[in-house]
Amino acid sequence: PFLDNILNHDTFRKGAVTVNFIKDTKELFKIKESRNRATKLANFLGDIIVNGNSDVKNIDPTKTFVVPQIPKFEEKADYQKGTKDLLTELGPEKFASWLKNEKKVHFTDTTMRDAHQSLLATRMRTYDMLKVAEGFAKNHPEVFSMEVWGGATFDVCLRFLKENPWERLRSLRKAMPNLLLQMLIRGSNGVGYTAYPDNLIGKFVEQSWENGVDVFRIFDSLNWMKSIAPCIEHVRTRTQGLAEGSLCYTGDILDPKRTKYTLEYYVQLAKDIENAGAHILGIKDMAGLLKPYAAYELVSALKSEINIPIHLHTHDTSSVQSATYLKAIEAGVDVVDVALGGLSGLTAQPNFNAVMEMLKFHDRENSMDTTKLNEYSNYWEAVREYYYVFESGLKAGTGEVYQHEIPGGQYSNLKPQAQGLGLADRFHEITKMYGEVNTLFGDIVKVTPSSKVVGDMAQYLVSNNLTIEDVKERGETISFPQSVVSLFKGELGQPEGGFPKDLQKSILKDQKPFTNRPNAHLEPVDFETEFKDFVKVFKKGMGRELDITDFLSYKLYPKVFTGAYNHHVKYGNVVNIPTKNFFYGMTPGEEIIIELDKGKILLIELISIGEPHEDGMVTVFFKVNGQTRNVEVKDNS
Ligand code: 3PY
Ligand code: ZN
Repeated sequence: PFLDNILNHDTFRKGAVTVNFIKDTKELFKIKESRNRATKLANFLGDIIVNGNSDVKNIDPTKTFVVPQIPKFEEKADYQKGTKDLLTELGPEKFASWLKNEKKVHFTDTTMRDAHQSLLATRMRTYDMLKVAEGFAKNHPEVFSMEVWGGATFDVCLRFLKENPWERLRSLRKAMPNLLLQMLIRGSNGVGYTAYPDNLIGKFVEQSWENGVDVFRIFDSLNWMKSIAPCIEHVRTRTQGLAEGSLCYTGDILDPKRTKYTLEYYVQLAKDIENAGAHILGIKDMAGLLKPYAAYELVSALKSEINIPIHLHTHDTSSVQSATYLKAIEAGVDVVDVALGGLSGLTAQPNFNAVMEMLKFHDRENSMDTTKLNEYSNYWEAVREYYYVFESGLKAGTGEVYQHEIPGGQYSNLKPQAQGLGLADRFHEITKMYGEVNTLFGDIVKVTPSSKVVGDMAQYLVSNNLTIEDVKERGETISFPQSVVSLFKGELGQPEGGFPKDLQKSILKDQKPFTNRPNAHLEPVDFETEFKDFVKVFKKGMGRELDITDFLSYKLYPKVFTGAYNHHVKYGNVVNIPTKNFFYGMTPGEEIIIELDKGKILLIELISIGEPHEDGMVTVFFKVNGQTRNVEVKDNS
C-alpha cells in the first residue's frame, strides 16, 4: 500500500519527484486510511455482487452495454466567458435587463436534473455527470443555464444513490464555473414534500447559493403567493443569485369551458410574482399542457404586462411541445428549457439538439456547435442504458396527458409505485382516476407535492376498488391516505378558490383546517443549539467534520439522511463507483477503476465468487491494486 501511495501520487505521476519527495509528502504514510477505504468499497461491491442492489428490480440478464464516448474538449484551455461571469459582473438586476434585451433565444439544459427525474426516476448519478460536465461547459459556453439540482434529486441522491447532494453541487460548480447553475425549489416546501420553518428554507437557500446555485426556480404546488413570495425574498436577501418566481401552468387557457385557470388568472399571478421581487418569471408547464397556440397567447400577454424576462419550461409528454416552443419564441419568450437528445422527449423536455436546429437561420437563432452537441446527445443515449431498470415504459407521446394532467416528473414514478402495489396491469385505470380525483378536488394545480397527493388518492381508490361516487356518497366512512388529510387541512397551503367544503369535511372528520401559512404552525430552527447536538450525535463518521449542509440534509430528511450516513460509515463514499457496477455488481474477470480522490486510483478485479458457507456467508475474491482481498458477505437470499 505504501508503494501504491507513491505510484498514485500526483507528483510522482507527473514525474516531478525531488530527493525529499518521500520525506516531505505526509499523505504517502496514510496507509491505513486508504486501506480502510478500499476495504469498505470492496465490501460494498461484494454485497451488490452477492445480493444485488436493493433499488434495482427486473434485471434483464441478457442486457449488454456500450461504452459511452466522452466528447473531446481542450482540457488545457480556459473556460470561455459565460452567463455566470456575466452575473458576477452585472449583479442580478442588470443581468435580468441584459437577458430581456437579448434578441436571440436562450437555452437551459435540464439533462442533469429534470430530464432524468422525468425519464429515469431521478436515478442519474454524479459519476455520469462529471464525466462530461467540464467538457460541456468548455464546448458550449453559450448555454444560459444548467439545471442540475433541486426538485426530487436531493431526496433521491441520499435515499437511493447514497450520495451527498451538496457534494454533487460542489463538484458540478467546480466543473462548470462559467455557466449559471440552476435549481428547482418548491417554495415553503423546499426540496421536500411538506412545509418547513421559514428560517430553515432561508438557510437552505443561502447554502445552496454558497455551494453553487445561481438561478432559483421557485414555485408553489398550489400557485400560492404566500409560499412563493418568502422564498423570492430569501434569494434576494441572502444571495446574489437570480430569483425565478414561477407560475405553474395547468388547464387550457383556450378552452372556454375551463374558467378557473384563465389567461387573466396567469397574468395576475405573473404580476404578483414580479411585484414580489422576482428577477425572472418562470412558466412551469410541469405536465406539458401548454399547447402551441395557448403558448403564443400567454407569452404575448405576459410580455406586454410584465417587465422581467420570461423562462419557459415544459414536458414533451404529448410530443407536440417543440411546437409550443416555436410559438412561444415567436411571441418573445427569453429562455426555453431543453434536454440533450439522448435524454429528451416524452415525459422530459423537448430535444435540445433539434430545437436549436429548428431555429437555424431564424432571426432569434442561438446557434452552437451542432456536431459537439450531437456527441453529447450520443453520450447520454449510451449512459441511459445503465438506467434501463428505471425507465417508465412510455414508448410514444400520449394525448391522454390532456385528460389526466400528470406531471412528467411524476409519471416515471407512478408506474413503479403501481407495480409495488400490485396494480401494474391497472396502470391506465390509475391515470384515468388521477384525472377524476383532480376534478373531485376542485381542479387543483398538480405539481410536487400536490401532485403526489392526487396520485396517492388515485392509487388508494383503485386498489380499494372505490369510485368517485363512493367518496361523494360515503366519504365520512372512508379513512383517506395521510397525504390527502394533510392537503385538506391546509398543510400545503390554499388552492385557488379554496377546497370543496363537503369533501373537506368528510376527509378531515373532526380535524379543523387552517387557512394561514403552514409555516405559521412550525417552530423556527434553533441553529446554534441543534447544530451542536447534531454534530455530537453523528460525530466524524464520514471521515470529516460534518458541516451546516449535512445538518440541512438532516433537517429536511432526518431518516433518509441517517440511512445515507450509516451507509457511508459502512461502505465509504460510493460516488465514484462506475454506474454499471453500482447497480449490477461485477462479473468474474472484470476489472474496474475507482478514483478515490483526484489522482488516487483503486484498481479492483473480481476474481471469483465462492459457494455459500453453512452460516450463509459468501466469500468474494477480489484483487485490489494487485493484492488479493477477500470479502465475506452475508447472502440475504
Ligand atoms: C419537482 O418538484 O421535483 C418537479 O420537477 C415538479 O415539476
Ligand atoms: Zn419539469
